[in-house]
Amino acid sequence: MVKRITELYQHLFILMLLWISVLSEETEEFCSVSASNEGGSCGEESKPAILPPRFIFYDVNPPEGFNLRRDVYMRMAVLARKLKKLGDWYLVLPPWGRIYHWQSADVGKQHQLPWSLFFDVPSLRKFAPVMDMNEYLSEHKSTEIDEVYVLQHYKDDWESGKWEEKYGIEPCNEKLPYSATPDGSYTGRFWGYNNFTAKQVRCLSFHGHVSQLKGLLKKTKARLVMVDHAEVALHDSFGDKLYWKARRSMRFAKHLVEVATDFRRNRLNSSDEADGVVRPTDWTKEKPRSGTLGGPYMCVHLRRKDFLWGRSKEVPSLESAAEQLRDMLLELYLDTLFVATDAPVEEFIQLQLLLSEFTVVRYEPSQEVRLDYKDGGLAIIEQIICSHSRHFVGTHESTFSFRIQEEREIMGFSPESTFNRLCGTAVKCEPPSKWRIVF
Ligand code: GFB
Repeated sequence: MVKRITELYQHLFILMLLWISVLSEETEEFCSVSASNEGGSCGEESKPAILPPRFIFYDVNPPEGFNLRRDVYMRMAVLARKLKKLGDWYLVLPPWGRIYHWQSADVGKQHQLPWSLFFDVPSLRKFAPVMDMNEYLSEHKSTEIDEVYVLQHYKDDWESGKWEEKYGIEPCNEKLPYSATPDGSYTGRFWGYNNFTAKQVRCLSFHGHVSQLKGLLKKTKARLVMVDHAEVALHDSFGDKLYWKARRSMRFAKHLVEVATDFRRNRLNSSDEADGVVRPTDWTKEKPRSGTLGGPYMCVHLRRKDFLWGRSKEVPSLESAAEQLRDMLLELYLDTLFVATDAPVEEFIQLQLLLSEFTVVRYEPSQEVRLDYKDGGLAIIEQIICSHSRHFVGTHESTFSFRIQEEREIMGFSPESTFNRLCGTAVKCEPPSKWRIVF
């Protein structure tokens, strides 16, 4: 009898271990410090003792737009994932705000917005240990950053003509947005929070991949470290498996997907089932795919505003854009065009008139949606609608268009239906580079 009970306990124990290992695979895709302490497969790095959590904050060059910032996030998320092997590091997501392109004055506050307004944060967390600033502040409180490193390019970056990974503390190339106070601490931009200070601010000349920062973080005992101008650090590897994992984890917030789904159903006769784009709710279960059909409409991302003067040769006049779009619609036997654009309404109406033989639609949000999701959320809704279209045409060198192309690549659209661009007025142009998933 005693033997049977012992056997039963042994079985229960084994079942419990199996269950824990299944759970940890489901909830934590990256390698955690606890896993490494337990002898888990965290690679060759030395196994640290359990220490209090440490945090990396970061910020990006203020003029950069939303979609370049998304790219910088991926670099930092890859770093955070790799840092988990060295200690209990967390990446604190910089609140969104004061972005030049967000100009609507009637949608309430457009700064210090959490990532959860735009992205599915639990989904991000399946790739790397990240948290929104408001989560950090409610759980950890401290607003005194130990060390701020302002990344800058080396003055002689390419003088030697050879690629060299390097970094080092150097005099600052430019005046910093941080100033020393009489008590020796620093105040500064800090995402618009006036209660943040830093004990130390230094300039770090930097050339190369983001993971070089591991060297720096290994040496310091600081618990709160900030990397400013994080865009200076490059992707560890552009387009490899880890890159696409990070990209897949950037699922949009469910409330934005719902709005886009309703619009597709009601205005574009499009649904995931009919369009062949049903995806697993968990990105870690998503497999590479191909042959996706998409909804019965074409989408153009028609970037205007600052591109009209900044890239005037590459951006067509409305007449030229209409001509190019007409040819494509006829060739594809499609009669509906969805237009994602930052153009003022008069320009959209002009395009509608120029293409009056087609149904030309744009997303027009209710005031409630505008207030809830702001300029950033509305742009994402348009990106989601474009990424589900049968055929996509973007704007040359717009990161807004690039992110749509990546989304379509993940969803398995053909490269011919994804990597297209409008040419400048009266010029022929090459299609954009095809950044494919190739493993
Ligand atoms: O995202 P983003 O960096 O793309 O900046 P680019 C463009 C911003 O303009 C978006 C708005 O984040 C949106 O807020 N926007 C652009 C749009 N296109 C659309 C659209 O189709 N629909 C909606 N709703 N909003 C970069 C700029 O722009 O280009 C840099 O970020 C610089 O500041 C550079 O100007 C040249 O890569 O297109």
